[in-house]
Amino acid sequence: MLQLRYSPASPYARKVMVIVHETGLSDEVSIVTTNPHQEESLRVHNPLCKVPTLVLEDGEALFDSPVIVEYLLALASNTDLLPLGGPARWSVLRLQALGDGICDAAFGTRMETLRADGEKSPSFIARQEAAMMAAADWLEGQARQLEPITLGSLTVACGLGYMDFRLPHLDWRTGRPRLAAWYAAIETRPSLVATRPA
Ligand SMILES: N[C@@H](CCC(=O)N[C@@H](CS)C(=O)NCC(=O)O)C(=O)O
Repeated sequence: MLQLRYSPASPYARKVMVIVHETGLSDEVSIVTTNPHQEESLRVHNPLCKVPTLVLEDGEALFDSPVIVEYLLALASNTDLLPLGGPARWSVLRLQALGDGICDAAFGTRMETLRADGEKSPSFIARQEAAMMAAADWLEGQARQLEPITLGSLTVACGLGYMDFRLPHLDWRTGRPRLAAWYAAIETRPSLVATRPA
C-alpha cells in the first residue's frame, strides 16, 4: 500500500488527494496525517521534512507534489488530466506551476504573518500579495484555459481555495467575474468537496 504523509491544511497535499480521488486510487493510498513542523520522523523519508511525501511499497519516497501527482497519474494510466505530449501538456504543466505558485505565495504570507511583531517583513508580504493578485488577473484573462478539468485547473482550484482558507481578506473575486464563476462551479466537484481544507 502507498502511504501519503499528509496535512489537511496543506494545499499541495490537497492537490495530491484530489488526484487520488480523480483517478480512483483511494483504496491504494493510506493517509498518514503529519505535522511537518512537529514530526521529525518525516525527515527519514524527505530531507526537506515537507508534506506531501509519498512512501512507496519498497520504502522509497517521492516528493514534491508535482512528482507525486505524475507518479499517481502514470499508475492510473490517466492521460486526460495530464496529456503525455504536445502543446496541451505544457499548458497543463504551466497551469499547475501557476496554481502551485499561488500556494507558495499564500503559504509564505501565512508563515510570515505568524512571526512575532517586529520580525514580520511588510515588503515580503507585499511582494507575495502582488504575485497572488497578478496570478488571479492572468487567470481572469485566460479563463478558457481553465475549462477542461486537468491537473492544471485542479491545482489552480487548490490555490484559490487556500487563499480563501488563510487569506480571505485578499478578496480575489472582486473585479474577476470569469474566474469567480469558474471557481464557484469547480469547487462543487466531488474531489474538491472531499478535500476542503480544515
Ligand atoms: N513544493 C512543495 C511544497 C510543499 C510544502 O511547502 N509543504 C508545506 C506545508 S503546506 C510544508 O510541509 N512545510 C514545512 C516546512 O516548510 O518546513 C510541494 O509542491 O509539495
